[in-house]
Parts: sequence; structure tokens; C-alpha cells
Amino acid sequence: MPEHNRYEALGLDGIARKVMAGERLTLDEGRALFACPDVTAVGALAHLRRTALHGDRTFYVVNRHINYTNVCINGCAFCAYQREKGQDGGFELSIQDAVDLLLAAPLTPREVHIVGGCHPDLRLAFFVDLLTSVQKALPEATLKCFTAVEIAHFARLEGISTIEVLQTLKAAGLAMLPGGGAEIFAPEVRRRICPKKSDAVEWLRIHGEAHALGLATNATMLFGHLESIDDRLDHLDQLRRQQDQSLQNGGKGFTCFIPLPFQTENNAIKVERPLTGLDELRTIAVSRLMLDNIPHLKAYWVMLTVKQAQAALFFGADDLDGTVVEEKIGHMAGATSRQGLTKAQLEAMIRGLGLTPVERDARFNPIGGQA
Ligand code: V47
Ligand code: SF4
Repeated sequence: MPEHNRYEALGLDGIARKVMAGERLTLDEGRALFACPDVTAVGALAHLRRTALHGDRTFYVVNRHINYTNVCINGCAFCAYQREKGQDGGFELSIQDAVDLLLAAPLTPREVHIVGGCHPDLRLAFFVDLLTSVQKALPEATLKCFTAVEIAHFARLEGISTIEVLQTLKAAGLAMLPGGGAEIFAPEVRRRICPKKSDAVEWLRIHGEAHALGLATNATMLFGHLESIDDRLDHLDQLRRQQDQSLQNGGKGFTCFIPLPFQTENNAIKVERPLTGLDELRTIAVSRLMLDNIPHLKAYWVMLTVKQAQAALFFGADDLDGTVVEEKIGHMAGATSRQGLTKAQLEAMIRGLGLTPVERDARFNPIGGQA
């Protein structure tokens, strides 16, 4: 069979057999996929896996991103969004501001994504009020709010455990944690790009705690800055180990993985060799193949661009995120995509590729009885 010959010629036949059997790939096999001269062969394997999991179904969500503040004590080197307290350009939304923005969204959001900087003064009571007010204003929406880094920050400010923070926020309506703050787990790189942020152990522990409390979470990887290919593979491996553990313990686990290509503008990191489009697609494909226990992979059009996100749907991705409406973190760092997409645009993007759009909620349940 021609495909078999293709993988054999590239030395990938063993990997191809394992992918078809749904078996776990080793880190060495991941290295071979990164080193393979034919990126389309790697993409074809990832597409095979995506198709085995989801067919041609391609997910999107009507959502709204809200950033409550960009004031942050961490000052990560890659971040163009952060400001010091009192610095020009810093902002803090009130609870009413956040609710007003959500109610003004063109379509009622099904998923509300709220994240912000680690503000030195905003206390847990504010976030409890925020969640309660948002849930009251949008009773149908799922609240996917606060990265593990914010959860750790709230716990430090309050002098309580991260489990207590999660329990308190869950009681106020929190249903999911977004995947931000993971960056790259390798300690050497993390020390250079985000030394003040939670380390890998803390980030993974908080996601494990959330899973055990019945909260689903997402996971990201920021790539294309100072990390090596081995650092990317280590990151993926740590995520799949955490997922094994969370699922074995009967917890919720990671729902979706989001690879975030580094946006290079207005920040302190100078990259020697910026990512090419094919680097991005290969990383997406290898992620799909290594993360055998995380069901969904998001082509986040905001950071990838709309056209590259479309290509990613044939390199292992099955989700386009959503309408978003307004985005600051990527755009302040040079993302050239538009601010939001309409539901019709998302559907057209998917149908234009011959794939089947499925509107989902935050937990990837199809909406309105779609297949
Ligand atoms: O954690 C910051 C990243 C993340 C840059 O869970 C940058 O569904 C690229 O996590 N270049 C926040 N990335 C975004 C995020 C996210 C987005 C969409 C959906 C979900 C989800 C999560 O943005 C941060 C950081 O890794 N980021 N600066 C930059 N210059
Ligand atoms: Fe703060 Fe997040 Fe920016 Fe780091 S990435 S400086 S934690 S807002």
C-alpha cells in the first residue's frame, strides 16, 4: 500500500503502526517525528489520529474572552500584555464592566473565558462576586476562568491552600480552568521566560486538584521562543502523565490541548529563528500524536491566523476555539488576526474545507443535538 511505503521510506513505519493501533509513542519516537524531513507525512499521521477520534467533525464554541486586569506582579519576559500597578496602560475592570461586556456580546456566550494578570490587591471575595454575577447574568454559560497561575496567586494572597481556592470558586460557579500559564515546563527555560510564575510542579498539581474536584481543565504549551524540541516533548510527556494520573484517580482530566505559537512583538524575548508555518503545523501534529490521552486539540486561530488554523485541522487539530469577540494577550504581542469571528464565519471556515462544523459548549458537548 502506497502510504505504507511512504512511512517505510521515511523510517516511520513502526510509529505509523503504533498510531494506527492507538499505542503510546515514546519520546524517541516524538524526536523522530520532529526530525522527519517530510512534514506532510507527520501531518498525515496526526490527521489519521484526529479522524479516528472525531471523524471530520470540527468543533467551535460561541464564547467571549474577558480580561479583568493586565496589572500583574509576574512580569514574564514573553508577555506584552502585562503592566505594573499604576503604570500607563494598566486597567482593571469592575464586576459590572465584565457583566456589561458579556451581555453586549453579539451572541449570548456559551463559554465565558475570564483570565487576568496576578494583581497584587484583588482578593478572592472579588472573584467570588465576579463568578456569581456572571453566572446570574448568563445562567446557560459555562465559566472557564483563571489559570492555575492565578489560582496559586489567590492562594498566596489569602494564605490558604489552592484546593480551598478551587473549592470556593467552584461553589461560586467555576466549571473549568483554562489552559494558560503552562508555557514550557523545562525549569531552565522557565527561569528565563517566567521566573516568578508557578513552576511545572505547582501548575500540574493545581490541575490535578481541579480534576479531583470535578473541574475539567485545558492545557497549553507556548512554543517557538527559547525552548528546544526536547523541551516541547518533555512538556507533552508531563501533560500526558498528569492526565494518566488524574483519570486513574477518577478525576475529570484535561479536555483540550492548545499549542500557542510565540508572538514576537513588544516583549523582551528575541528569538534567533522565528517559527515558520510548517514548524507550527509540525508541532501541532506531534502534539496530537504524543497526547494520546487528551481528547481534543485546539487550533487557536487568534495566535495561528485564520488560514493557518484551517491548515491545522488537517494536522491533528479538531477545534477552532470560538467567536472570542475581543482578545488582548496575543494581539498586544503582535498577533495579526482579527478580534473576533462570527458563528457564520467559523462555520464557513470549516465547511470550506469539506469538514463538518459542530457547535459545542465549553466541555465539548455538541449543542442542539448535532452529530
Ligand atoms: O498563558 C502570552 C500566552 C496564554 C504570549 O484554555 C502568549 O481554552 C503567544 O491560555 N505569544 C493565555 N502566547 C491564552 C490561553 C488560552 C487561549 C485560548 C483558549 C484557552 C483555553 C487558553 O497566552 C498565556 C501565555 O502562554 N501568551 N504572551 C505571546 N507573546
Ligand atoms: Fe502576568 Fe500572565 Fe503576563 Fe506572565 S503572562 S506577566 S503571569 S499576565
